Amino acid sequence: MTRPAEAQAQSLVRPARPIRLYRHALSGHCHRVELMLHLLDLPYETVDIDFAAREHKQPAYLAINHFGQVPAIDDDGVVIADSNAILTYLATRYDARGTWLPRDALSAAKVQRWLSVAAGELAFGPAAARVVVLFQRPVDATEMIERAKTLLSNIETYLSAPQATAFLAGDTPTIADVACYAYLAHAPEGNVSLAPYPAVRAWLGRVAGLPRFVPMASTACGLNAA
Ligand SMILES: N[C@@H](CCC(=O)N[C@@H](CS)C(=O)NCC(=O)O)C(=O)O
Repeated sequence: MTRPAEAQAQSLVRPARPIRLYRHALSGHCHRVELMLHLLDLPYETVDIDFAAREHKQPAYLAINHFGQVPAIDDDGVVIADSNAILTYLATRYDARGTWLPRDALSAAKVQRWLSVAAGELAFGPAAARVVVLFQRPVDATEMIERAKTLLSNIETYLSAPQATAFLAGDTPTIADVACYAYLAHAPEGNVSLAPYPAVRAWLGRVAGLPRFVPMASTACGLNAA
């Protein structure tokens, strides 16, 4: 049960108006942000960026994110691009209890470690392999799939160690879990099976079981096409 003081603290940190999210519905980077908005129960509105029309490379969108990528948010005039930067902002700004991005040095470092994984091994492994299949890119995905398998195997070892915690950076969920969820859950769309990784699948299940969880849209491609 929420104590009155806690409820009051939470009510102090609400956006003045819905946060605008610039996104693409099949982007795991965008799903991170959308999931966080839901988990924090924040009001938001979406603006779908038309990749086919290269809307993300037109001056209007480049004024929002000069990298020409989604996601970006506009929170009452505060414009932020980059999914992990946005997660950091939302948790710091709107999570009154500070559990999604703990402030103490060790916990913060543990979270950052996984944000780095999300921007590194995850982006160049399962996320890249999925893009090749999803958008029918004429490139050889072998290396990406190998990177994905190495990453999954490392996470499997980490999550099945005797001292393993329920979530990536501790016993409670943090933005580390939010950042890593979508591209691991959707790895089969890039021809990467999750079957050999029971601890990873159990962790994905714990994230999907969080109150207010929302999934990313699934596509019938890769291993899902069968
Ligand atoms: N570091 C960025 C990467 C975002 C990213 O790669 N977005 C993709 C969609 S999933 C994109 O906009 N790609 C278009 C492009 O790079 O031109 C983040 O974390 O937000």
